[in-house]
Amino acid sequence: MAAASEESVKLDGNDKTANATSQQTHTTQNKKPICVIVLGMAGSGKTTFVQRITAHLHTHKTPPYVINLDPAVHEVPFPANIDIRDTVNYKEVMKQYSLGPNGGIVTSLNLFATRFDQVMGFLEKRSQQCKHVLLDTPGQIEVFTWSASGSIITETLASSMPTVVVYVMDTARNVNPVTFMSNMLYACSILYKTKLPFVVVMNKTDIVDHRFAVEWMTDFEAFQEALEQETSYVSNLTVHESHPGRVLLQPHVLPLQSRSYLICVGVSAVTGAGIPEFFDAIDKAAEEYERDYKPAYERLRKEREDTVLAEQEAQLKKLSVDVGAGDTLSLDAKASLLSSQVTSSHKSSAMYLTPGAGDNDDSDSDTGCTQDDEDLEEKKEYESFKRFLVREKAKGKSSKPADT
Ligand SMILES: Nc1nc2c(ncn2[C@@H]2O[C@H](COP(=O)(O)OP(=O)(O)O)[C@@H](O)[C@H]2O)c(=O)[nH]1
Ligand SMILES: [Mg+2]
Repeated sequence: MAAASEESVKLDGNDKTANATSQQTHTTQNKKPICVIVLGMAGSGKTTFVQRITAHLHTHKTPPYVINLDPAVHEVPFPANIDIRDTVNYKEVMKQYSLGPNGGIVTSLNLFATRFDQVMGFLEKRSQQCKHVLLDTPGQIEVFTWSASGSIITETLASSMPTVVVYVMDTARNVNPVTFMSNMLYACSILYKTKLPFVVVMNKTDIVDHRFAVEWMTDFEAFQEALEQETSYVSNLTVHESHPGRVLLQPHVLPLQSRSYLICVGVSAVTGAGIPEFFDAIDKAAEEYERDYKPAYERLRKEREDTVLAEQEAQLKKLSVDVGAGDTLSLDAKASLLSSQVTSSHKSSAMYLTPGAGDNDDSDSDTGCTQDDEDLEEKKEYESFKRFLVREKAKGKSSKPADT
């Protein structure tokens, strides 16, 4: 497969693959592409899997739009339309901010998220030509799932197109019921966090058949039996009724046993086994999105748009007062003031971002939307942190030692 650097798109508007594949436009009857966010533990096979499904879609003459979000990957083995490495220099970020590898990845992703409005612009342009948008995420799962930028990217995508989370699991490394349950607990935490249709991909079936895992997910007794045979200390979970771990294993706590929540499919990213079944699962999940999730995301988008508008209005008012022109400023003048402010705020991060040569396209989409989203996210976090402090203060009045 072609190297990513050959055909990758920089965030400067030079969408090279758009020209390359536009001849292969297929009829999607105004249907939006399905966005597939691929998550999973490091080494579970996310990148290999994205490579496999990209190849499959190319063979079926429906090339996907592929985005690599892993800034630390050495080589991207699929033709990426957008590669985070073209935008953010991960090593430079580490150096400049004196960060370790994980901090470097998080910061790179944050910087990239500030430009995600441009990515959305590209996707909009290509939405009639692609049936699928695929996102490969950083090796360390928590970098994406528990970071503000991961949430921003996921929510932005989910509020504009059918979006499905694909959780890749290394089947061969989950034959131990305890490891399996930890992995599934993690999957469930993502399911609850993202509130999106969820497909569990049991990868590496060329090494181990995934049927045991499906059985554990659907038959609680079978899982318990396997757990009882475990000799490790965690098997005590089955003995002590009150142990919190045992409570978590109850089917009414975890949605593992309900097929309506989790769709499972066994695949081998190396041999290609199970890939057609995977696409069936994706279609089902996309229907689920339309039926159960879309209204909530549309509400979210509307709320965001209202908030952004209100904030822009407030900003305009403040600016008018600041320049001493009050209400006499024309709308055009106000708008130009606002855009110059937004541009300068972007410039502060340009040190690590590659703005690209042709800035014409850039200025069109530099509406500051993502910046606002980020501000909103920060505001939400700040509010919730304030509430947390109030709760802690109330709780700690009697018990907290006088340490201030
Ligand atoms: N046997 C086998 N190995 C796989 C499969 N998928 C991935 N791998 C291997 O697992 C390792 C990690 O894969 P990678 O795609 O880099 O994982 P990532 O960190 O989740 O992106 C690589 O050595 C792959 O060759 C599979 O289906 N079968
Ligand atoms: Mg990878």
